Amino acid sequence: MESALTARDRVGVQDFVLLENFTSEAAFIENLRKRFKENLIYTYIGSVLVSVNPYKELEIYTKQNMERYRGVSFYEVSPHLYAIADNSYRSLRTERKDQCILISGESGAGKTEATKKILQYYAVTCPASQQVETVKDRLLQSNPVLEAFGNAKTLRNDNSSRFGKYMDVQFDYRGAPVGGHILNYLLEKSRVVHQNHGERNFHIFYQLLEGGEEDLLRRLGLEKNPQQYHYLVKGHCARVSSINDKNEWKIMRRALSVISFNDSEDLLSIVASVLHLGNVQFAADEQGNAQVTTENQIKYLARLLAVDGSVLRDALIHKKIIAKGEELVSPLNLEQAAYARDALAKAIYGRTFSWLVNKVNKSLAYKASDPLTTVLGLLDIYGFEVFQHNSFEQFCINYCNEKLQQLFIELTLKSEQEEYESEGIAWEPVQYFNNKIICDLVEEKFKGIISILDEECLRPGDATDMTFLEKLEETVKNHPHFLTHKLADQKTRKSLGREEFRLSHYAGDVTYSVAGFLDKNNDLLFRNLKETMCNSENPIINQCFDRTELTDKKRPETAATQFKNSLSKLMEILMSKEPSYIRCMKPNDAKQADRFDEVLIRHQVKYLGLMENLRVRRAGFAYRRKYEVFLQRYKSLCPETWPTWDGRPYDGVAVLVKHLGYKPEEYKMGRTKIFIRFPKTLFATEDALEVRKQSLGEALTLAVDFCL
Ligand code: AD9
Ligand code: MG
Repeated sequence: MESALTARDRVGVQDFVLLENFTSEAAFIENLRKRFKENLIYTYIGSVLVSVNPYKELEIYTKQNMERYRGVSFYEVSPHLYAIADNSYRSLRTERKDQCILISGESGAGKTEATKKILQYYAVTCPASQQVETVKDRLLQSNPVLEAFGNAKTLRNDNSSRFGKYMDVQFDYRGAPVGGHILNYLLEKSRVVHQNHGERNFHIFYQLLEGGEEDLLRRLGLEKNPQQYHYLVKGHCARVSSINDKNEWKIMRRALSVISFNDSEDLLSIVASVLHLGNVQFAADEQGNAQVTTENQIKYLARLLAVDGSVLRDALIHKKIIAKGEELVSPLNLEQAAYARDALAKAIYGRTFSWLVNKVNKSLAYKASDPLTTVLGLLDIYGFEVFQHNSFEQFCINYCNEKLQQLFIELTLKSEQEEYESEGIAWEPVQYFNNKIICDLVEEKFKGIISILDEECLRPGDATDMTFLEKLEETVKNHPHFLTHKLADQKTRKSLGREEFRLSHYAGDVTYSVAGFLDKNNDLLFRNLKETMCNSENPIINQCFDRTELTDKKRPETAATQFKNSLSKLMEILMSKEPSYIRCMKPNDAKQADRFDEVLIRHQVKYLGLMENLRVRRAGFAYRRKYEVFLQRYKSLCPETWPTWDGRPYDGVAVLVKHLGYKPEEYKMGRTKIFIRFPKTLFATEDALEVRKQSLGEALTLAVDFCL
């Protein structure tokens, strides 16, 4: 069996804490590169797993391999997602403490794949029964459904998550999964009506057109060719070589049936209605007022959304306001009508997505306050992303990544510090970049970017995206992580447009265009369109649009504030659990196998703070183990501890290391663990063990390798 230590020569070290030169970034990257070349994509920093996307199928996710990790201690087997999964699961069972696994990394780094693989691991290795099988199936099958509706091809990732997902898996006292619950975060709705060049709309549209049976498409009034639909042609890339829409359609349909879906026709009617909405066109009459010119689309829409066609037509070209209890209806011009149409498409799709998550949740039978159960949470959010053009969506996504990074910093540092304190060993502070300053810049009350944006959104009168930018400039002009054209020096100014602001995120600079910020944050749907939807007889639409919205006097929270609040709740949830971390990295921007772009990797190592993480983890000590474990592994090296040591493990280890000639500066004895300062001390001990094993034979080798 390959252990964490013995494999060090062939393919670098399996745990960065064992790097001799642990402060050298070059040595760190070289270790990653060497292992990546050998398809060893996983490496530890202590208990944090670093993963590099291989962009090819590796034979390491077999059932057989899952069994190898089951119930086996962290360091007995080579680094793997399964080791993290199994470790969390065991803590959950033995300590009965809720767990969470936080998976982070930029877009395309492998977070979603990792989440799915962990879920599969639990499905295979956890105890089963008839009822549990159903839950396992539904947990697994929720993925193809939510990915079809919530993922899309972007320039960064062909299967990019366009929503954040936090999934709780609930286990009973026997450790069997008995339920689950999903929280979803801010779906990138704008994609429904617009895609940048080289990107697609959500997968479901292409799946339906490509895979939908002729009969179904006829009922939905759809043609197979995506080029027919305005909402599908903006990115000029309906087909993607890595995606088989037809196949995915079949998988998605099967998954829907597992989640006991009997209203799929209603759901698909909504998907189709979005495409029809996109094809609704307007022309101006003599007064410049918009008129619908595509009657055929209205006919289909009326049927699919189960609404009155003429009411819908009217609602698309008029605006209704209630002022002092009176209804005022005014016609829309061409631009306003197109805006109303797109707002309706986004609202329908976004709300249906939330409805879908709800539906999945209902099928997962979560028992909210059952004291006999424990919970393991998996967080898979959209990764940090930078495009040529970045807007409100990137702002929210990157803010979310800042929050997660902040949590990582706080929790890893805190837990290290606590370990040192509880072991009675002096803590040596480590310098690191704390991104709290950027989180504050975005979310602080009154003077944070979201507050200022909300203020502009609520201000009646002449507020525009540009007045928002001006306010920002006034309020946060001196912030070291904020820059605009006006505030920049002459040299940098050229790289900033007049409509842009730049944030220096922990992961790098991103320039955001303010165009659309106010609209997207307001996320308004005209009242008459809302009313029309409330009267829909499509049962899903009917549940998505609640009448109380029409009478509610309170202004709904803005999109950014809702997001901020939901993130803050998420952080509370995560803080209340015992965390494990997976840090995903992307080896190249071309989505290719066997390409290790050192510049790109170095950048990620930097911003993920991996060197700091390593320094904190070492904080003077490369290696630490419980006395029992250490003694069991090395006891054969000392006549007094071999074959058995009858006293306290602490004393046994003291005798053992004295015999091995450890110098006082090389190690420290904590309350429950030995801390070893330099890898070379440990390696020398390992080498001695190798020699000893050879002289003692095979039996000892096996016994020893299980005790690392
Ligand atoms: V985003 O923030 O949602 O845009 P993710 O989720 O980090 O991003 P994802 O898991 O979707 O990235 O991975 C991107 C692609 O990399 C996948 O579609 C796979 O083709 C590929 N990938 C990722 N991880 C693995 C792996 N462990 N083995 C093989 C992988 N391929
Ligand atoms: Mg993803």
